[in-house]
Amino acid sequence: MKLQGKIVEKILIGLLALALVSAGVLFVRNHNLQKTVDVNQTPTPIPTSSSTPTPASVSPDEIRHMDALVTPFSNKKYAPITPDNASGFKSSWVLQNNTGDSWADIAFNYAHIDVYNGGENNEGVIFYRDGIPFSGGTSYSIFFNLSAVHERDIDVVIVDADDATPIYRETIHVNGTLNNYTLNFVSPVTSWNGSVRFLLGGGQENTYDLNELRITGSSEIAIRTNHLGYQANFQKRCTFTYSAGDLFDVVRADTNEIVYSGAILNEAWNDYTGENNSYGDFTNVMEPGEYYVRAQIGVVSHPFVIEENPYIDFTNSVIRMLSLQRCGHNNNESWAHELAHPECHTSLARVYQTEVLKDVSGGWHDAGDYGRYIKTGSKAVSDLLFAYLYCPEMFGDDGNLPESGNGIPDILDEARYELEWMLKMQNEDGGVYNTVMTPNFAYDISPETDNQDLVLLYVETTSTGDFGGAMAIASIVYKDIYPAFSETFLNAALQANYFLAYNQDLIDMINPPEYIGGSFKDDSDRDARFYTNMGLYVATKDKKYLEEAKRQYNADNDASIGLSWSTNGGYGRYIFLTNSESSKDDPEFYDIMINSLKDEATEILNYALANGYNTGLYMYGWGSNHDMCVNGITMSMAYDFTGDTRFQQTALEHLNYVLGKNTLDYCYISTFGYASPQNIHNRLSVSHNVVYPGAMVGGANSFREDPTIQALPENLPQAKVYLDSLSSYSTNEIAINWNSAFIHLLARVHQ
Ligand code: 9MR
Ligand code: 9MR
Ligand code: ZN
Repeated sequence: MKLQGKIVEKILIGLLALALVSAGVLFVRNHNLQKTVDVNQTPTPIPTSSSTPTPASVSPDEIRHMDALVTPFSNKKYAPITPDNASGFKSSWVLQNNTGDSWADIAFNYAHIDVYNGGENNEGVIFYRDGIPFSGGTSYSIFFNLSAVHERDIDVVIVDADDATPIYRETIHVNGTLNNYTLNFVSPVTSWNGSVRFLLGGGQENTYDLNELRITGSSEIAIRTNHLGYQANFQKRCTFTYSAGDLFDVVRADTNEIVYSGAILNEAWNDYTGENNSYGDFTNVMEPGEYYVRAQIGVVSHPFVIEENPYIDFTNSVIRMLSLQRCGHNNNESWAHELAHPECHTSLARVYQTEVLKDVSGGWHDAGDYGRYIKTGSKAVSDLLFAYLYCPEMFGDDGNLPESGNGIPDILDEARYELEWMLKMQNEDGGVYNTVMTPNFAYDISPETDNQDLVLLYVETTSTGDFGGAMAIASIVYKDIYPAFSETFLNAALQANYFLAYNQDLIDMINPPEYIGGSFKDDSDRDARFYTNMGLYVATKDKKYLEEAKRQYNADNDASIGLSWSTNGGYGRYIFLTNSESSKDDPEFYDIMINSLKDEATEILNYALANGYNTGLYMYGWGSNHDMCVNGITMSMAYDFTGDTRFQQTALEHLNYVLGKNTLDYCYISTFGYASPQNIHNRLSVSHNVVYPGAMVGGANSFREDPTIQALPENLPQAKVYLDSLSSYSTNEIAINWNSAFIHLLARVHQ
């Protein structure tokens, strides 16, 4: 079928919506279904650029699985569509007058069309919607309610809008009653730009009402969800990767019953993903079960569960990742399974440029390499301790980890393993070495066969401060659990702080050229000094440490922010804010700290509200998944002191991102979800030829800091610059300080 004549797109819904917004509400005229849609907020403008949707590649097995799920629409009762927060929804219907003359009121899920003059033939007036995905050979159904004041026949045609290939044509009889129609067809072609067209031209003037239109049958997974599911009692959101209509349905996977319908909200172009994104909220679906989401025009999500706590087994696995990183430890098969190996790296390490030998065995291998670094170790331990402080009930003692069953939560056993190594990295004068490593990154061999000499590199104020902060927090957390250790940790923090007091200038080194290993160059130690002193203030109640922390803050306000290996003042700020004495000891500084946390969280929130994934990351660099987690943790921390639920809800969307609600439809934690990393940059897993379980990879890195990732096409949107490749260490490595951040966020959003 070919469209003839001059095309006049008289009404675009966007323009209409804008016009009606000025009147305050969109009032939908319909005898059966009168609805008032509140659109007090200006709708998101229609983006000028649009893209060809690029669905994530889906394996044939997956498609078959989905086909089985998508059976014809059952017109059962479902929750009424209440788009009371539907500001910003976008409909894409167009009324086209060729030879006729007509006008339409198009609103949420509804159109009322007055045809004044039908024109020469039935194509004189066409009401249509483009951009519908069809795949060749697939069965589709289109459902809608339609009435015409003057009884008549009308043609419904479906074409490929790109080249006008006919897909389907049916004549239906329409009268004054809003009848339900079902049309079934098999698409002969594959197209992302199918068009459904109601030919309303010809004949006398008429008035039509059309609503509740749905196209089902597509197995395209173009809706993003958390692959591991949703907690029954918390916010639940999905993200649409392109313009998917006005509404979506939540469908029970076993019965195909629609249990909820909601509005698709805030469609907007997203530079980070190169998609037209929008989101749907189905928080109200609380009944445990398996569901999937289907958009009005047919695309679907993976099936997912809603459960009270869908993450229990998974939590254990992400902690086990750290146990598997243990160095100098007999990682036996009973818990390490295929990644078991005997003790490694137990020889004495030589202090760089001296003949002094030290025992620094133990701790965790940092990442894909076998180096051990105080900066990442301190940061990782801090995450575990803060996770435990925030949500102790989430952590059990029965995870089949090395010390399970000893009466202490596994997470604290694991943190202690690293803390005991850290103690060995401290000198008598309190200073702490940054690194123990071998002259070169090992080949892809099992760690116990890496027999290179160990070297201890520089004592730094940065490393000493990072260490001091973690030790101070450890002294607080272990106080009742392991009193003797708690005291040891406190003394270590105090010693570190003496060293810092005697070394007021920044000491931070780059690795000597003859040592090729991890490098963690930091340009400020004020955050680390702030962290150590805030930790000591809370641990000892001695205000002199508070004064020193404030001195660091006054020299550089950035000293109080950050939850990473390079900036970690945010841990100090948070421990200060949670301490019951702080607001009495220094009300003014207490307010300053609350405001700084709030400002940081507000900035993230503003970014998050502007895109359909509701994530606040504005730059995807090395370890972007970690940065996502830190955004979430920061927002959740701000929620504690502001009560602003948007912070806590948006924290969750950052977790959802890591677990699959992202442009690549990818679960970034290995061995979980529908698609996850297989070819992780990690020497232990490569040498054992086993996919490392429960490990979060670094993720998209738009700076492309390894040769492999540079081979990806240019101009990829930032969030797509990721490759599941062994050699892409800048996107596909795993690290202790990344898993720890994930664990910390998981504890934060645990309901
Ligand atoms: O395997 C190393 C990884 O742990 C580091 O993150 C990365 C950057 O320091 O370097 C990796 O090692 C590569 C080295 O830098 C260049 N030659 C190839 C090494 C293995 O891929
Ligand atoms: O996590 C580190 C990241 O923030 C840096 O940008 C990057 C380059 O210096 O290094 C990362 O750390 C790697 C370290 O250098 C070597 N071991 C693996 C670490 C994770 O990739
Ligand atoms: Zn080792």
